[in-house]
Amino acid sequence: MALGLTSGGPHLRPEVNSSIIHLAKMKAELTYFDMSGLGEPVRVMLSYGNIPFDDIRLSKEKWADIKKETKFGQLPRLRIDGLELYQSRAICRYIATKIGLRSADAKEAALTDMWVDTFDDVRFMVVRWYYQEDSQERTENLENLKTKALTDVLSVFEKTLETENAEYFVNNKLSWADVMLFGYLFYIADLLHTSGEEILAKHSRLSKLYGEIKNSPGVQNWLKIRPQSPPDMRVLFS
Ligand SMILES: N[C@@H](CCC(=O)N[C@@H](CS)C(=O)NCC(=O)O)C(=O)O
Repeated sequence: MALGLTSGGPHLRPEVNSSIIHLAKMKAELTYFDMSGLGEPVRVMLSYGNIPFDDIRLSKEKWADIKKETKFGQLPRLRIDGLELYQSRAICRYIATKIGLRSADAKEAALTDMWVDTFDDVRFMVVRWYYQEDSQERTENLENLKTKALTDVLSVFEKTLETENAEYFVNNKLSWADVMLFGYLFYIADLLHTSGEEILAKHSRLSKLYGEIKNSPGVQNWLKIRPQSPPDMRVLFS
């Protein structure tokens, strides 16, 4: 409704009007690869918000066919409310706005974005390691990642919650940043062949927040049907 697209209007030809309404009423459609990846935070946000969606997972061959049709040559893509959206964080931000998890207050929204970008940096740190070619160095780097780099950054997050005596990252109110932390950790856990619980074992406030998002009805429903990622996701892009 907010875009003025879903309601159509008297200035539109009737056939255009009705096709736009049809698009707007369609179930959301997420297109990504057959793995968690950057599709996972989107799936988590949609599930948390109880927004039904078709989870379309492309094979490498199918992707080669449709890459050229996509706006920036990359996925995920979300079709929703008559929109075709790319860029995972922009997509999640839109869903968050729809489900009331993005503050209308500019300062609060900026702080939320800051946390989401920081969580994404952590995701990227793990992805950078993941896509290295197999080698002794990769094995050693994994050890460092698990015992030092990841622990250090999670300690900073935990400390923030502790210092503010908070359960949530921004003004102690649930926001999309909290849901995104869960979505990214889910992806990271897949990459490291472990679980979010294991990653957060030494961080009690983060663990509690993780558990709260995980136990929400929408995410629980998603977990029941969530397909496993392949053990080595690198094969999808090699
Ligand atoms: N900034 C983009 C990055 C998207 C991206 O890197 N997508 C990768 C998969 S995670 C992709 O489509 N790779 C296939 C290709 O580039 O052909 C986002 O957040 O959506």
